[in-house]
Amino acid sequence: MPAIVLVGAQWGDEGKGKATDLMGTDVDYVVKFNGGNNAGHTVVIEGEDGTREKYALHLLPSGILTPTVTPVIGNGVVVDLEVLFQELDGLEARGVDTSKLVVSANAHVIAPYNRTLDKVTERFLGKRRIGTTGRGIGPTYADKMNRVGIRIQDLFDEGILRQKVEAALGFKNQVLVKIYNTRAVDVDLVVEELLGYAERLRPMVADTALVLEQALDAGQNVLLEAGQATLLDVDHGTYPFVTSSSATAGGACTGSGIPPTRVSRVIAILKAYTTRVGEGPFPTELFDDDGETLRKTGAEYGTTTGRPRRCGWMDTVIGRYATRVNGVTDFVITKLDVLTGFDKVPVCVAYEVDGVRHDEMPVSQSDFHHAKPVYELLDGWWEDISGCREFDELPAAAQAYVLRVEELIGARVSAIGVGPGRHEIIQRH
Ligand code: 2SA
Ligand code: GDP
Ligand code: MG
Repeated sequence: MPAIVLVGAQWGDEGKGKATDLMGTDVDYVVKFNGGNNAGHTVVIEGEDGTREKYALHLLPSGILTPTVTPVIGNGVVVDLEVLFQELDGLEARGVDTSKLVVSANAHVIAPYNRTLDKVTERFLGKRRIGTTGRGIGPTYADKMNRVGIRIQDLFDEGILRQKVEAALGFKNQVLVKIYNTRAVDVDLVVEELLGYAERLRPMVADTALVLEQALDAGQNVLLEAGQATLLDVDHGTYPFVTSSSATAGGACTGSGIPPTRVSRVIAILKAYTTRVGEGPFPTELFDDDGETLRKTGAEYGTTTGRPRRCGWMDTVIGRYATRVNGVTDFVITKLDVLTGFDKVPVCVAYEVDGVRHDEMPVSQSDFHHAKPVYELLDGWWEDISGCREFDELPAAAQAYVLRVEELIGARVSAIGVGPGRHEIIQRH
């Protein structure tokens, strides 16, 4: 049976959490394959009495809220163990069964010094900072690539763990003291802290690539849920203003151990407008009242850090790019309801750079920094669409908006979000 990949098409916060949750019992495993607790995936569950329960997931895959799903933290993830246990305890306290969680023995651990280094590096970058979440993500992936990372399996062998922490800190302590003028990190304290998590962690740890292979062989469905998004991917994003992991569909394979031949569908989540949190270029960014309206109506504040998100119109150059680099089979457009109430809704169809039109993402980042959006103005609508459950129930202008975007991004739109709740969705058949 197939594996399905779910990615963000823009700069994140498109509503991947809600889209994953929507798969519900159609999937047996939900795997997080990249990133760590920089992610913030929101799921809103409506009760029968009209109440709404909101869950913000960071390190755990959003599928954990479906009782029949086995949640998996894949090898491509970086794990802050303190956060992992806090998140598990928080969910358990709210009655969510977390006992099925499986964690890859090969996932890397966010050591405490990497949280420190993330913050210190941003401070020293000053105006050139990335605007990271400060969770230690970049330095942990740097250690992984530099082959001085600590993996989950190292926590079960004190001798190895100590050697690895010593190796990682040998150079880092020199940098911390001599360049950043801060205190050296004590090896014993780090080893002691990490060993403190080992006992509780042990029963969750497995060869997750093997677990997933066996599940697929047994005819079960596996969903690979990305953190961050296409333009934050370390290879395909707006480098250096990216996260440090592979957030595109290719990363789903390396970050889980599932081979590409097993993947039958790639769903990309595309917000009906665009947001970005952190620094970096953003051609359709709005600095006027419309931007403020999108932020307020869409509640565009970081799920992890609470930072206000930068807002702008839909950019279909990015949409087309996402289709291409992920091999998207279908899109879910989210937050269409947030666009209600504009006379005209601009859609970016191309860029202009120094008088030259670009229909595709410019090769050079400098060009992307200078790209001016070429807009097509579509008619707006004023009706409340949050109660629509069929495409035909949408106002004609909202239907035309979706159809035009679909045409421009070059892949089918299979569902449309009209509100944050689990049931506020239009499935297109
Ligand atoms: P990092 O911390 O090294 O991954 O930061 C590098 C860049 O990646 C961006 N990034 C994100 N962008 C959108 N959403 C993310 N998750 C949270 C959310 C963010 C928050 O769901 O709202 O709460 O602020 C996320 N995680 C990383 C980050 O802004 C940098 O641009
Ligand atoms: P993720 O990181 O991609 O999972 O997205 P976030 O959870 O960070 O941000 C998406 C936000 O939009 C959350 O607050 C969701 O509850 C909300 N959301 C998702 N889909 C819709 C939708 O169709 N309409 C509205 N109004 N909100 C939505
Ligand atoms: Mg988010």
